[in-house]
Amino acid sequence: HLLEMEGVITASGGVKRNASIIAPSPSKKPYFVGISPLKDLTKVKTPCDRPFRVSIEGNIAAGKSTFIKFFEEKPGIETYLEPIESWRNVNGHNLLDLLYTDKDEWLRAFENYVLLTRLMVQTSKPKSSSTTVQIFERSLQSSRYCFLEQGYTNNHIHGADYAVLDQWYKWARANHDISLDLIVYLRCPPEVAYERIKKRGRPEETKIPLQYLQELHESHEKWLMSEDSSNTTPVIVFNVDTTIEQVQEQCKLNEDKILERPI
Ligand code: UDP
Ligand code: D5M
Ligand code: MG
Repeated sequence: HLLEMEGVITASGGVKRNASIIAPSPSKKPYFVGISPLKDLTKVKTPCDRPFRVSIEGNIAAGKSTFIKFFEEKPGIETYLEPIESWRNVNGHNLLDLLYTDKDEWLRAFENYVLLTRLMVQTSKPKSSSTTVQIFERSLQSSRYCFLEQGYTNNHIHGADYAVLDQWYKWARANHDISLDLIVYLRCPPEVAYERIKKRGRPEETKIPLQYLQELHESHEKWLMSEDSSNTTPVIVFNVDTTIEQVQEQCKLNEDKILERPI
């Protein structure tokens, strides 16, 4: 990873790139907007035959759907919320509820279905020829590297199921363009996510313990913020332990980066 970069690691652990140092510890600031130390936005290259693709990532109830709504109605932008209603009704079965009732029993079926529905969403052709940006709520990548990984690490899924799902993911990646151009990571302390889940009040999610959110937080951190991350897509990090207004303000300030075009 590091060898691919043009920068060097400074003694403090920051990355020096063209005389600018990107702080290595964004979490120490009350809220932070910046580029993950390992990622370099200048390397973004958008294939010319499709719009720029952005995925909004983060823990449950971090504020992804709220964030995506900032971009609705903007010209040239299409937004895609998670297909949660289809997970709640698979031929009459509420898979989301089954998942939280018994993860050991239902995680495999849930990950299978999420893989299918996300593949449909993430390979959507833009509805209009004037669309320049597609913004997704989560991705096949986070299903694989956060949720499936968390489930396997915490023994909710058998190694054989994990291997099958991994092969489906790799097949999808090899045979469809599921690539992302940018990830916006809404970084949220698990305790805040826990309170926001309660505030939102989805009936299925009343069973979610704080520990699950802590484990998911760790898997997001490993995927997007660690030096041995498997992710190769540029990341912008917003610490979202703030008010909605502050997040919106930071979003406005960084809109050119998120949409890869001048404001
Ligand atoms: N929310 C909040 N502050 C924020 C963003 C969201 O209090 O900065 C609330 C929002 O109103 C909702 C809950 O947190 O009640 C979860 O937000 P959302 O559905 O956007 O989260 P997601 O699960 O999509 O990340
Ligand atoms: O995510 C919607 C709900 O769906 C929330 O309860 C988490 C769950 N979810 C989303 N993707 C997955 C995967 N891949 N595995 C397990 N559970 C998942 P929200 O964050 O509320 O928008
Ligand atoms: Mg949401």
